Amino acid sequence: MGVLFSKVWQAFFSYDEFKVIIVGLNNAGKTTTLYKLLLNEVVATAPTIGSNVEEIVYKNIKFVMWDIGGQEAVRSSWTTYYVNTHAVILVVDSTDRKNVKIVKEELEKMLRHESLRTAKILVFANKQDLKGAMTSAELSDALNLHAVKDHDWHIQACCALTGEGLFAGMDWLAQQIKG
Ligand SMILES: Nc1nc2c(ncn2[C@@H]2O[C@H](COP(=O)(O)OP(=O)(O)OP(=O)(O)O)[C@@H](O)[C@H]2O)c(=O)[nH]1
Ligand SMILES: [Mg+2]
Repeated sequence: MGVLFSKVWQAFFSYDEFKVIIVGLNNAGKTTTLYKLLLNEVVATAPTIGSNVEEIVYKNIKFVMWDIGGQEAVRSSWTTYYVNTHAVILVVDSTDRKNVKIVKEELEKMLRHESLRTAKILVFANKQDLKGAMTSAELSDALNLHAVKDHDWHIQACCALTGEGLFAGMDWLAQQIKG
């Protein structure tokens, strides 16, 4: 009886668990994105040293989300988070045209990394509320996303302050994970 009960409990109340890493340059809005998804609140952020980790259950999937600091000095530590990663969320400040080449290079490095070989890639074209923001089409050109053939990827325009677009991105991720 105890075993049966625990199996029923598991079937109804356990979730598939997926590891997501949130990366991007400093000031892109990664921490803001994480806490907007988790709490539906804009939290006061400071540059992330190390990482924040939170669990978000969405569409019966438990996403274990690692928000990693994006400052140049800590970017080399991103690789230590890659093992067992199911999906990468790349958050981009869409107004930051001068650093988009660096984002492209960081993305290329990730795509080549063995531990991310099967990872899904979701790009958030963030800060759409600001004047001069690149559209998702402009950003996908700048990042040359259409040349990415060996990973499933998706780009979503968003604003982490209002939350607009964030769950549309999560819908894509949930769909990919459920296959
Ligand atoms: N206007 C606007 N500002 C945003 C948006 N998302 C984040 N910000 C602001 O951008 C700044 C940086 O946000 P963070 O979330 O701390 O950035 P981060 O990517 O975590 O930065 P690091 O931890 O240094 O790598 C903060 O002042 C946020 O309020 C957005 O969609 N629109
Ligand atoms: Mg941060």
